[in-house]
Amino acid sequence: MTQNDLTIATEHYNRLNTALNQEKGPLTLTEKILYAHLAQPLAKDNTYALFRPDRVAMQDATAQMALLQFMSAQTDRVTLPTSIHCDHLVRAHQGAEKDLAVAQKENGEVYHFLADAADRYGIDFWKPGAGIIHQVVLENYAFPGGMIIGTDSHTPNAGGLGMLAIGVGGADAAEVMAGMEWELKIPRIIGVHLTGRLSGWASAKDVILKLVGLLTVKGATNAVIEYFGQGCSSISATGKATMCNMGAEMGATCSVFAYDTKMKEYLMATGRQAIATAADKVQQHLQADPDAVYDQVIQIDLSSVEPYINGPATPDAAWPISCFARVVQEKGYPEELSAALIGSCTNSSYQDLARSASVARQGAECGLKMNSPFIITPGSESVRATAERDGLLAVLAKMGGTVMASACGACIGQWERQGAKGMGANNIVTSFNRNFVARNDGNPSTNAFVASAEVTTALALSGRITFNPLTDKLLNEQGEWVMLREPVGDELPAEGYLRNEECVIHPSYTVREVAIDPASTRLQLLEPFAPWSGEDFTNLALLIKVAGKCTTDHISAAGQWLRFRGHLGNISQNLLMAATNAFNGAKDKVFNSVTNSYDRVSASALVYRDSGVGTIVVAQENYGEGSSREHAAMEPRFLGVRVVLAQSFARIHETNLKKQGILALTFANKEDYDLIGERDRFDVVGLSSFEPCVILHRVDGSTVRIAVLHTYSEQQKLWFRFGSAFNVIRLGEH
Ligand code: MIC
Ligand code: SF4
Repeated sequence: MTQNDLTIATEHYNRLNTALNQEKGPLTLTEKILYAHLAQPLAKDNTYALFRPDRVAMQDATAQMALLQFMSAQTDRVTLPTSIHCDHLVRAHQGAEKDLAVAQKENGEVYHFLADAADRYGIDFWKPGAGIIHQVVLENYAFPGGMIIGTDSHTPNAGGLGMLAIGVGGADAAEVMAGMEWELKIPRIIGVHLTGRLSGWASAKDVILKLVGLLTVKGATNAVIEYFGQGCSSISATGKATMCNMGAEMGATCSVFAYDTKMKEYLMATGRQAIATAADKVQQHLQADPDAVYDQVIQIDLSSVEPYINGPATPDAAWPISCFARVVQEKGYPEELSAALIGSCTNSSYQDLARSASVARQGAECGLKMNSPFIITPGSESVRATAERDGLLAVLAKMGGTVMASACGACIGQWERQGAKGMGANNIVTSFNRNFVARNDGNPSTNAFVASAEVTTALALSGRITFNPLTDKLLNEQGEWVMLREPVGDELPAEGYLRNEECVIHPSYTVREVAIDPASTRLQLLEPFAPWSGEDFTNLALLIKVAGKCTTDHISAAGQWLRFRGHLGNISQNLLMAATNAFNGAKDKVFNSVTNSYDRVSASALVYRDSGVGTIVVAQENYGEGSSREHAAMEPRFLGVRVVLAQSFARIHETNLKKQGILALTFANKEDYDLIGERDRFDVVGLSSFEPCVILHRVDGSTVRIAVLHTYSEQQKLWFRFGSAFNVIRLGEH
C-alpha cells in the first residue's frame, strides 16, 4: 500500500462523514457511497447525476483508445489516481513463461505506448504477467466505501471490498482523467438478502450462478445489486468479489457488500492494515441502515444453494448440478468434457485455488487422473507466487494442469487451443464469467459452461460434464469406485501473500512525448468525428437487421482482433461479423442497396459511407451485452452508421454509442422490429428538438411511422450535436 492510497481512503472517509451526517436516513449502502461522491447536489427529479470517483483503472485492450482520446484533450496529467494493467493481450498456449515472452515480442509497440503514456501522464503501469486488472485492483487499490470506474465490464469485482466499482467505456475514463465529473444514470437498487451459510461443494460462485439464472442477462440493467443480511458474514472477501464480478452478467451497474470482518481480514492480509483501521472508524457508514428500502428484494438461503453449471452460450442458462445430467441428455450435448479451465479475474483467489487443489489432491490419493486437459489461470502474480509457495500449484500441475500467465488468455479468445478449428460439438467447462459462443477458442461448435473452480476440477477428474461429485463415484486406476470428499481450502494464506514490487512501475515523469508511428498497424491517432449537420437524417440505408443475441463480442470480436484495439481503421473491419442477419440467418453477409449485392458488414458499410449514404443498425433485446469495449460503438461511427435502433440496450454499450455520437434509440413498441424490411430506407425526423421519430420508406412506395424512445440527458444531447462527447471537451463546451 502506498501513502497515496491511505490518503485517498482517509479523505474519502472524512467526506463520507460530512455527507452522511447531513442526509436523513434510512439509506442503503449504495446510496451512502453515491451521496459521498456526488459532484453536485441531487435534485429530486434527476435521472442522471454527476460524480467524482476516487480512481480509474484501465486494461491494455481498452486503455489504448481511452488514452488516445485523453491525449486529444491536451491535459498535462491525469487528475486522479489511475492505473493501467497489461492482461488482455497475453495468449494462453504453452504456459506462463513462454506465453509472456511471445506477448512481449508481439505487443511490444503497444506495451511501449502504454508505459510511455503512463509515465508521461502520471499513471501506475502494471506489466504483462502482473495480473488481471480486477484481481490487482482488489489486492492493491480497492477500499470500502470508495468509488472506482474501470474500462472493463467486470470492474464491479471490487464490490467484494465494499467499493462501488463501475465498468465504463474508454471515453468516460478519459474524461474523468482529464478532470471532468462523471455522469451516471441513477440506478435502481436491488437488495439480495442472504441468510444461512454455504457448505460442502457450494461456493460463492454458485450463489451468483443461481442469481444470474433468476435475474437473467438483462434483469439488473441500470441497477446496483446490494447484498445484505447475516449470510454475508460467512463469505470471504474474494468470494464476495466473485459475486460482484458476475453482476456484470445481469447487466448490473455494479454490486456491493457492506464492510465486515472478512474484508478487514483481506485488507490486513494484503498489507493494508491502515485502511482497515480507517474503515473501522466509519463502519456505520459502510453498511446499509437497518431499515433501508430497496426497489426489489431477492431472498437467497445460502444453506440450500447447490453447485450450478451454467450454459452454454449464455451465462443465465443456470442448471443446479443435480439436474444437469438430465439437461445434457435432453439437449443432446455430448457427455465428454474436452477441456477444463480454472482461474480468470472471476475465480482465481487463493481460496479458489486451495479448494481446487483439495479436489486434485484427493484425486491423486485415490488413484484418479485428470481425464481432460486442465488449465489454470491465476488472477495475479501475487496469488500465483503464494499458491506456488504453499504447494497448491504443484498439486494441480502434478495432476497434469498447465499454469498459464496471470492474464486474460483463454477467457478472451487468446487460447491457442490445439485442434480447435476443425473440432465439432464439444464441451468445455470454465470458472470464468462469460460463455458467449466462440468466446474462448473461436470455435462456434464449442459448448462453454461455467462452474466453480472446485466443481470444474472435479469434472476434469471424471472427464464428463454429467458427473456430479456430490452423488457419483469415479473408477480409479485400480478398478475401484471412489467418492470425492467435499473440498476444503483456506480463505487466506496462513503465511500471508507474497508480493512482487517489480510488477508495477510508478510514474517518474521522465517521458516527455508519447510517440505514435504513422505507419503503425497497431496504433492510430484519432480523427475527430464530424459534428451533426443540424438536419434530420434522410434516406438512411439498413446496414443490418440483427436477429437474436448480439453481444459486443458479436459487434467487435476479440481473439485475433485484440491486436487492433489501438487502430480504429484496422479494427473496424470486424464490424458485426458475428451477428446474425435477420433476413438470411447468415453471419457477415448483408444486402447492400448501392451495389445490389451481398457483402461483409464492414465492406458494405464502407461502400455506403463512400457513397454518402448514412446507415442504420436494427437489433433486438440487450444489444451490446457484455464488454465495455467502446470499439463496438466507434467502429460503426467510423463506418458511417448514424442510428442504432434496438428493442433494448445494455447499459455500458448504450452510453458508448451516445459518447461516440451515434443516435441510440429503442422501439416504443417492440413488435415494430418485425416491420423493418431489408431494402427499406429510413428518415429520422425531429432531431432539432430531440424528439426523434423514424419514418420507414418501403420499396413499394408506402411509408410507416415508427415511434421510438431515447434516454438522452441534456448533457448527452450535446454529445450528439457535437459529433461525440470528446468533441464537446475539445471545443470546450462543458
Ligand atoms: C470481457 O470480459 O469481455 C473483456 C474482454 O474483459 C471486456 C473488455 C474488452 O473487450 O476489452 C469487458 O468485460 O469489458
Ligand atoms: Fe479478462 Fe476474462 Fe476477466 Fe474479461 S472476464 S477481464 S477477459 S479474465
